[in-house]
Amino acid sequence: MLHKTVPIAANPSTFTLDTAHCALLIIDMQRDFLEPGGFGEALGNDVSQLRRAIAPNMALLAAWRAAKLPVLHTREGHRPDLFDLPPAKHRRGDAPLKIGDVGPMGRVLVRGEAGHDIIPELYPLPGEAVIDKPGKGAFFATDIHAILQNLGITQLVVTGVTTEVCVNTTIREANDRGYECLAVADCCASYFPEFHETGLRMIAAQGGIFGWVGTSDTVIAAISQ
Ligand code: C5J
Repeated sequence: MLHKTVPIAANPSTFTLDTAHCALLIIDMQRDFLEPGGFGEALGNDVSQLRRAIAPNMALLAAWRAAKLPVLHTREGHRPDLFDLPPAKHRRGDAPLKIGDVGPMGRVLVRGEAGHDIIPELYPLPGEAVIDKPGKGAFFATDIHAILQNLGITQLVVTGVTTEVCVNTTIREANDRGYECLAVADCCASYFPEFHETGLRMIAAQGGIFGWVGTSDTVIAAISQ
């Protein structure tokens, strides 16, 4: 596409998308979080709460790809030897399946296992960066900052799961590193609807303390012009 700046209606104010310097960042749309039998369900969660974000993400991703703008995907997970798994993270929670245990989709949240991979509906294409992250934020112990700097990216349009955990943490980390972040509300989801709403409100509060919040229809319209 021809590079341009496009105003997008957002909270708390218009987000001016600069198509020469923006990327779509899709957080942790992994089978372990979104599919029955995965880690999310083992923790007692209703995965249908997350699955509502799949169709909006598919539409946004298709428009983003058609506009030939950069896409990055993240996956939360650990080395097969679990050397990058903090014992405190391993102990956390009361799940019948813990990180590294064998579940219906292989070892839970372990790289290379079926459950760790991205859902088929949003599967990365060649040329789209996949960032494997051991933590909640995409900037901790990964090369994403270097990749974004090398691509000249200063703005992130952020989607994925869960709104209040990995999406929120990543937006905070990105904001501290100088990126302008637009969270796409209907493309994010939480197992807890109230945390989804509050997670989005936290981003846009106080004049946009961490970023902006918009919706997929306005982003799609902006990049499809
Ligand atoms: C969680 C995530 N909730 N992707 N991970 O453990 O938000």
